[in-house]
Amino acid sequence: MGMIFWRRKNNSKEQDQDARDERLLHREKDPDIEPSTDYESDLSEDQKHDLKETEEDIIEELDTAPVPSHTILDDVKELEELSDHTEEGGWLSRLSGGLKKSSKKFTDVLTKRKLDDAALEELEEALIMADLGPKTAAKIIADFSENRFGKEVDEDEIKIVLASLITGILKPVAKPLYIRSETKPNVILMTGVNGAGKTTTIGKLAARYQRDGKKVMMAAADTFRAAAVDQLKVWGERNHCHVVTKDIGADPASVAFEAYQKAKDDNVDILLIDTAGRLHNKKNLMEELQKIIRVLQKQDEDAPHSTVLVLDSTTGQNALSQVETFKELVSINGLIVTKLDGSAKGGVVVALADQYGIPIHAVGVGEGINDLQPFTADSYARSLLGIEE
Ligand SMILES: Nc1nc2c(ncn2[C@@H]2O[C@H](COP(=O)(O)OP(=O)(O)OP(=O)(O)O)[C@@H](O)[C@H]2O)c(=O)[nH]1
Ligand SMILES: [Mg+2]
Repeated sequence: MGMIFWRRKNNSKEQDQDARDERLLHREKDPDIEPSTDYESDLSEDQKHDLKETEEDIIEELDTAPVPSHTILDDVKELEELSDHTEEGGWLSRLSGGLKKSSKKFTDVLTKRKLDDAALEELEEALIMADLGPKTAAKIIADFSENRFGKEVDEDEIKIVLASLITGILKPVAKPLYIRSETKPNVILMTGVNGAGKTTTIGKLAARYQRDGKKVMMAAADTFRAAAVDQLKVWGERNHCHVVTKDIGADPASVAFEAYQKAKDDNVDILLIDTAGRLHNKKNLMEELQKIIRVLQKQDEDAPHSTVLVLDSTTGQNALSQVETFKELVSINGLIVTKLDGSAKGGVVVALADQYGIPIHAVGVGEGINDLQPFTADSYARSLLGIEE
């Protein structure tokens, strides 16, 4: 069965990439755990009847249609960004607090001087140190030096120009997670490596949507650790929303299937599905995510309506490798970047925007229920450069 997704690699470069992926997905000392792939054994007779298909059908179709063909980009409308400004001061200062560490690196180099090659090099180095990555840093510096090379510049001017260049990179990806009001349920699949912040982000998103008057349900499709299921249940209690769970070791696809049915029956607006980041290897993870998707698509061909990759900003440039890996596993519609409150690596968001152009829906700025904020290009860029509002 695995051969459908996992063809033998002849090429040593691909083998190296695979080895890196394995390390990314499966940290040392993690037990080798594999999901059950027999999800139908978990279903009741009625549910099997509803599903009206066999495992083989799903696998067969996977060969021709491995990932959903729609992307949320196709039908995202530009929603009003940050319509609720009440908490802006609060979160901005938290974000700036986290980003201060990187912005300090800018100000250290920025004293009034003539913009020559040495100054540009220092500036580029500062951008790289702030985790924008060499490619993105070089591009920004090239744009920056145009018209200004050889002229006297001061720190404020440099910061303001850099902020506007960075805003230009961030703006096209600053897009909220689009929820279709006519669709019930909107299914959001959360993916990401172990510890990225998937479960916490689900808890925060549930709170946000419920404040908007949406009915939310969660599904614990991370069935490997009892603690993972318990953690989601706690977020369910905090939000007073239902969490669909099954036994430890149950097939994650069967959790997704049952959750979808329950969400449909209960007229739920948004179903948030938590997945495991820790798996035996990339092949398992791909099969598991693909199967969850296939099972969901049996219910609604547009599901999951969004597949979100959660990235921990404190991992810096490693976040880029995580995007590379997950892009091969599933079709990623958007990113949520977490832990920007304590991070000196906020620049990685600019690198992500520049190199992938995948929508960035929100940023995590703490462990609390309200610590998820919409992503806004302008304020993020200004915070990154340490420009006071
Ligand atoms: N400071 C801070 N901590 C965060 C943020 N988001 C998540 N965390 C913390 O990061 C840790 C991991 O978060 P989880 O939500 O459990 O991550 P996960 O992706 O579900 O992890 P696995 O289930 O192990 O794959 C927890 O201690 C969270 O409280 C954030 O935005 N800021
Ligand atoms: Mg989790």
